[in-house]
Amino acid sequence: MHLYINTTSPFVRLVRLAIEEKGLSDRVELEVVDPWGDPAAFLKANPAGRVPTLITDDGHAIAEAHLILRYLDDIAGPSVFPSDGLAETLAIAAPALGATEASTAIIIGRKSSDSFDTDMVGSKRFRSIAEGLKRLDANPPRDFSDRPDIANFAAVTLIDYVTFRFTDRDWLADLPNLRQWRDRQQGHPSVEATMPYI
Ligand SMILES: N[C@@H](CCC(=O)N[C@@H](CS)C(=O)NCC(=O)O)C(=O)O
Repeated sequence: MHLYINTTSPFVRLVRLAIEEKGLSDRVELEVVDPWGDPAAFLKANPAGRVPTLITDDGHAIAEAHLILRYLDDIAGPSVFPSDGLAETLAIAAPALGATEASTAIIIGRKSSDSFDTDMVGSKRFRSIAEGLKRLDANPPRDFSDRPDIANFAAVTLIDYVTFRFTDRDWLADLPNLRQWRDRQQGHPSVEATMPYI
């Protein structure tokens, strides 16, 4: 399999966490692309020009992180969406994923408008991040060592992305449960192998 990635995308990280946890890294070749540079082969695979995009061994191009996760679940365990406590797991993941989308919307919005952060859309996106983190603090996911699943993938991805992208604030300052939760994930192999960087 071939996976188009960049080194910062939280959507890529969700997929890479699954690849690591499923022990599939030897079967997936990673190619770093600049999604804003419109490389031809990448655009052919994903007309939206976004990472992550997976090319399966039989040549199917699958974009959208959640669709890729669904496909990877079909290939190897453990499931990203385990049936034991599924609704509870998804309910923890949802605000984290919403806040992650809000975070990338801000980063992308800043490309078009210097005042994005403070306009109506930007303000709501910042609120989504703060509220999503608060929900996670009130109800943290399981530790990776207990069970890897979409809830802890989403939580670690969100925390690390906002820490990496918005360095002017300590997002976990008033969220002691979440800070402790993140501290406990430190050193977990899939978490360390997929940290964002420039
Ligand atoms: N809904 C998509 C979002 C993917 C996405 O927005 N990727 C960003 C990087 S974080 C990207 O490639 N952006 C380029 C663009 O928006 O044109 C998914 O879940 O995979």
